[in-house]
Amino acid sequence: MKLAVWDPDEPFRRWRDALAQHAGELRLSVEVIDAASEPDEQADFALVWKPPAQWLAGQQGLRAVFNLGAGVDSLLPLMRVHAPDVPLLRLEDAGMGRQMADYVAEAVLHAYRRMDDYAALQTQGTWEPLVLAPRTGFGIGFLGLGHMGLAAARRVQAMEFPLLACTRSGTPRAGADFPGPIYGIDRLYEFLAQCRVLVLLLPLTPDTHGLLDYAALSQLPRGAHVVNAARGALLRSADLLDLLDEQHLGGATLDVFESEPLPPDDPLWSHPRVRVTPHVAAQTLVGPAAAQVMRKIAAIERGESPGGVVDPRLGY
Ligand code: NDP
Ligand code: OXD
Repeated sequence: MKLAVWDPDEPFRRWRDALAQHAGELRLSVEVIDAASEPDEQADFALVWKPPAQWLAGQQGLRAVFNLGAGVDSLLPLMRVHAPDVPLLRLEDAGMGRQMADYVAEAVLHAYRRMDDYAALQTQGTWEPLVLAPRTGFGIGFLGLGHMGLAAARRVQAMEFPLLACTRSGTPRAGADFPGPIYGIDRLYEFLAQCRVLVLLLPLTPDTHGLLDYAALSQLPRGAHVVNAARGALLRSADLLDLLDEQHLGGATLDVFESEPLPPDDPLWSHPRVRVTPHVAAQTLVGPAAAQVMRKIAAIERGESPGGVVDPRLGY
């Protein structure tokens, strides 16, 4: 079978070698095509990150497309037009959960230990110990509790903070334990009112675009910290900046932006209470991702349906 890889962020040979290694373990015979340099070659399966529409449109025999990341918000619209009947699968953790847990844990401690306040005091040369909030009342709220949210929540649980979550369905993923209340999205404001740190780990879909606007962010308790490691367009950044300047919000840790790279003149860059990282909270790891994709291809070959198939109606 032929596997085409389109990934502008990794040298093709890394994918080719990792896929061949895992195919061997599964006794599958594969030929791996560099889709960027052989755009007319037809493949059975495609492994892609932000492929051009034209290339996808030219593929006539695809049995499945694997998104080389968790979020399918940029690929799904292309699939709808150019490959509407081909199943789309996303990565399920594949080594990203641990990275996301690191990212969120750092932000939670940064907020809890009032590091932005100390940074402000340092600019004035002021030596002033600040009061620490009781940990038991410092709720960490996860908006989105899928593979990424659960991995991060488990880490924060080990740090002994109280947890709460809000998801579309109001239930945990099958088989997942969560040690706090889980609200359905219809109770978003009630959830937000209890989050001293709000962690966004939900997909960007038509339902979630701009979900965190002024009205929603105002529900957070005074001094709350916002962590966005999901997608920039979930959050209206002008509203976030207004609430920071009004001192309703205490700070933000942002990994994702509506426009990436974040434009040089964006006010988020220079706001003293905003920390910016360049979409690195959890990066695709070639080895674990190749292993997962090959296991799923083997399942498809056996006539089984693997996990991680995107529901085009829900958009994730
Ligand atoms: P999952 O599909 O495993 O989980 C998605 C979660 O979001 C589920 O809990 C789901 O609810 C919830 N959700 C979906 N729609 C809504 C809604 N309308 N309102 C409230 N909750 C909703 O995704 P992952 O955990 O794997 O990834 C989440 C997102 O994180 C990705 O889509 C991607 O955008 C982002 N990401 C960012 C990375 C980075 O480096 N910055 C790296 C990896 C991912 P339910 O359980 O009811 O279905
Ligand atoms: C992803 C990402 O969706 O890295 O995997 O943003």
